[in-house]
Amino acid sequence: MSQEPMRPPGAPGAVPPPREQPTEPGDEKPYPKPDQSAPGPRTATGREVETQPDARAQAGDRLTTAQGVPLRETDHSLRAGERGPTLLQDHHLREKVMHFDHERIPERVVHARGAAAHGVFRSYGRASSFCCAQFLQADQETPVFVRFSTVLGSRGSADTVRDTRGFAVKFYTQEGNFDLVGNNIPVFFIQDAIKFPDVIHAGKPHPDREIPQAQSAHDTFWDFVSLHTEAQHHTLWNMSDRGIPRSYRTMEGFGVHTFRLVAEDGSTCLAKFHWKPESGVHSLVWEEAQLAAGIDPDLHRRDLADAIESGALPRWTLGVQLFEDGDATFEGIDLLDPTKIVPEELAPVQPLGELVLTRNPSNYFAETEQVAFHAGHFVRGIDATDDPLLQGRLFSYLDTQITRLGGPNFAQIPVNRPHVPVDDMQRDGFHQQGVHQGVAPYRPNSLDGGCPFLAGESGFIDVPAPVPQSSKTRDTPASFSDHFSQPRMFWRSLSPVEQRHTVDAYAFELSKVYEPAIRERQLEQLARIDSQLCEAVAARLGLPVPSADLGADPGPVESSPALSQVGGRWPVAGRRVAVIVTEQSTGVDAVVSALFDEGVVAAVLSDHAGDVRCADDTVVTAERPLTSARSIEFDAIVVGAGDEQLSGPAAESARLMVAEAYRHAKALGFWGAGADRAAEGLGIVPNEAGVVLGPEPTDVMTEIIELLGGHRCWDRDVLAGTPVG
Ligand code: HDE
Repeated sequence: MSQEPMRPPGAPGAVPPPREQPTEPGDEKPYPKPDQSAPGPRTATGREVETQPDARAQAGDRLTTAQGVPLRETDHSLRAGERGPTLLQDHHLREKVMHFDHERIPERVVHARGAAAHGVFRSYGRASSFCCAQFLQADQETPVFVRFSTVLGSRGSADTVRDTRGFAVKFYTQEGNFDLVGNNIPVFFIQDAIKFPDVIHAGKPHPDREIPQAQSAHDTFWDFVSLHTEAQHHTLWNMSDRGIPRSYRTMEGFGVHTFRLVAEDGSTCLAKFHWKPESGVHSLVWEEAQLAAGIDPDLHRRDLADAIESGALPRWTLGVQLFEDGDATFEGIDLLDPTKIVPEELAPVQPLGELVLTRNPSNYFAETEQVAFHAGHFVRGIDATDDPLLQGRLFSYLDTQITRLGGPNFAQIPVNRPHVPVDDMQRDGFHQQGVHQGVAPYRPNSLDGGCPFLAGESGFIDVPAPVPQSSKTRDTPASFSDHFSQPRMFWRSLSPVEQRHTVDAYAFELSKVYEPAIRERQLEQLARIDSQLCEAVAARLGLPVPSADLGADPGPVESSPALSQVGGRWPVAGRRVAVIVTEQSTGVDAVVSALFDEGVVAAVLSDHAGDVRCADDTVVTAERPLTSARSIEFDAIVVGAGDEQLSGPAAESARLMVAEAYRHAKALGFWGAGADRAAEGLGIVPNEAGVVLGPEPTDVMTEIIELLGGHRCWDRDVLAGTPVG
């Protein structure tokens, strides 16, 4: 009996001949299946918007309800008379308030506070011999979306808290989306994903009073890390300057785990990913970070958006350290242990391409909040290893989106959509956007002409990596048990000023711990890392140094110079300098031009905002009054001195600003006839490191820009605590 084939609804063209057997891929495509991606972007009124493809509402010429009904009124509810009760009949009121009531979605359980930007990744084309991923081949440019974050704080917490920072990059490649979901610290607190809820519960606010917010300086955090010695390495990085970055633009990023790369010929190698910021790795000083948390809790968010808007585009180089695939060890380091790094001196970072952030999101919620990263979003050529932390993450990220984004269709949200056709067999579910065609969302099928076909050789490669011959176990390998030699290496790689900051941080954090036993236990762990570090912190806490019979692990103690972040010179574009002027100043234009020429943002400040007529008869426009500016906004401060100095509230603000910048080792400049007197008037001793004085504005600015290139003037480290190192 012959049977008429069923025609897939909406399918173009003639009905194909019936197929009794499932079809195989081939040149002849019997029935092109209609595109099954989510519907194209439309405004609320159905028009396509070219520049912002996903813009919705506020674009049409008429206000409408969510159903597209034009409205003539939206400010007054429908009432029974001017002073009467509101009527339930007011469907617009009901819809408007209903939608508002549900505007909030659950924040991320970790990394809730973030900022993001769009950009592009340009491959140098040097990976083809070891990785076949399309976006790493020659002449490839790939759009990206990058989200930076803190870990512990809520969505409204401050940017500058001491914490790890997330560094998550979504590559919209031509072979689907690849997410590199990394951090600014190359190691993690735990070696096994099963402990993630524990370390996060310990770091989050105490469950009884819900304090402290976005802090590690409390009992439960230090209780956990002092008991889980594998957490000591990551904790030491957090206590170093890496825990308080100056800006997202000045952070390194790390994939943390070891990944497996596959070449076109099927050969494999292991790799660790690194992001190197082209403007250098810079940090805040702790006092500055604390001030910023109150004065400008959005410091990092603002800095990122302003830099992109001003054209000082943030840039990073993506690099890899490569290792032979095999037993996943390198020079005695277990590559599956995420609490270990491989020093760059042993395995150099090979550059693969450049990331440039070019565009701010146009809607925070739609993009930054709804972006869904997943450590398991791999593409052809990149695969997982057996790192037990990575393996657990492969489960967690999909799972969390179901709660956070309300169902399994989050890949259809505009920011998450791949930039290639999606031809999957996923159907239905909450918030389904696709109007899928066809009747056979299964394989094999004959009804939809066998579509979609399998990709064959061009599909994702599951590396047939050998599985260890073993019994099921909850044990960890012996190679995971050395928890101290790498923190020791990190500590010994820091410069004296970085070591001092680290001691200060431990002293600050542990002095906030109420339970004496926890302070003492953490000191014991420090003793196992380095005796000088332990002694310096113990002295600050007024506690005895733990006895030496702690069985310190032997291990390599060499230092890795690449781990220190001071001592170099970096581009100054995108830095911010306060230019303080009075009516007595001269040469302000020359100062502003000198900064502008280097891409530095100059903020002119005076005793009032608006026009200031200077002594050389030029008129400059002050952006703000001094009374509403603070040092933490700026990387350097320069003052246009005249015969008379500032007085009143503006003078007090200038004095505070200059004093803070002095304490925080920032460059200070004074130009003009009365430069010496101006400096002294603001409490600064001339001839100190990082203080530049002179009559000529251009000479002073040349030196200031030179100092900015070194980031801070550590020769004038007035906050230095107990000397160590
Ligand atoms: Fe995450 N992590 N994580 N993490 N992680 C999340 O996913 C998790 C880990 C990282 O900007 C969550 O969508 C587990 C390491 C970043 O949206 C969640 C484990 C590294 C972001 C989650 C880890 C990271 C997250 C929360 C241990 C560095 C923010 C919301 C096995 C390599 C991404 C979400 C963004 C976010 C789970 C460990 C980086 C719950 C279970 C190691 C940058 O799925």
